[in-house]
Amino acid sequence: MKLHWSPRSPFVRKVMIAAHELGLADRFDCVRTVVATTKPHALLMEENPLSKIPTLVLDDGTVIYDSPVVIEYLDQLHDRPKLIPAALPDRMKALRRQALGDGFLDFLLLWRNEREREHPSDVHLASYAEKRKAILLALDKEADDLAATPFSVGHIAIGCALSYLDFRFAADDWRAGHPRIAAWHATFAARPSVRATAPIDDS
Ligand SMILES: N[C@@H](CCC(=O)N[C@@H](CS)C(=O)NCC(=O)O)C(=O)O
Repeated sequence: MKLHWSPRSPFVRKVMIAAHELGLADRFDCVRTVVATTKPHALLMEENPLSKIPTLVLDDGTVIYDSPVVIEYLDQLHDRPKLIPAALPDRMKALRRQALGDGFLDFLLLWRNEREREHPSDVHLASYAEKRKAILLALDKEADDLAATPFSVGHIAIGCALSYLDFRFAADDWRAGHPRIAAWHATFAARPSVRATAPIDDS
């Protein structure tokens, strides 16, 4: 299967971490695909009109996106413990955590775009900063339970969002004042699947 891929994308990284966890990474033919919000990618849009990565194309031509859907597909292909628990309440907890990590990433990407504009909007920057603060506080409160819960899509999304702070917001010390989620993130970062997918700025 073909994966539209980039070593910079935290959403692609989610999929790659899942694939490594599940022993499926060697099933991907990773195709370097350069995307940008301001430059729709004509060829990619033939397969995914959103012009976003990750986009997975199966050998029969079936196209699957976005990252939660690709991971749900991968989770059907193996006999290991599932990344998406089958039963409530664990299922809802994992999916809610995935939504939190993905939502965090969504606005971190917007934040980065805003910072790079010639005239960044102060209102937007202030809003992103306030959300970041609230999310880190919420994650710090949840860290002990996160550590106690079997590894899931929620862990992947939250871990990728925190790692993206290190990658693109390195000047901000997100660990300060958030010792529990920082400790959890250290265990996340030590996983072989996470180490194998470290982001690379190849621009
Ligand atoms: N909800 C999507 C988000 C994917 C996403 O935003 N990917 C970025 C790269 S990290 C992208 O393709 N950006 C191109 C664009 O916004 O046009 C997912 O979970 O896969």
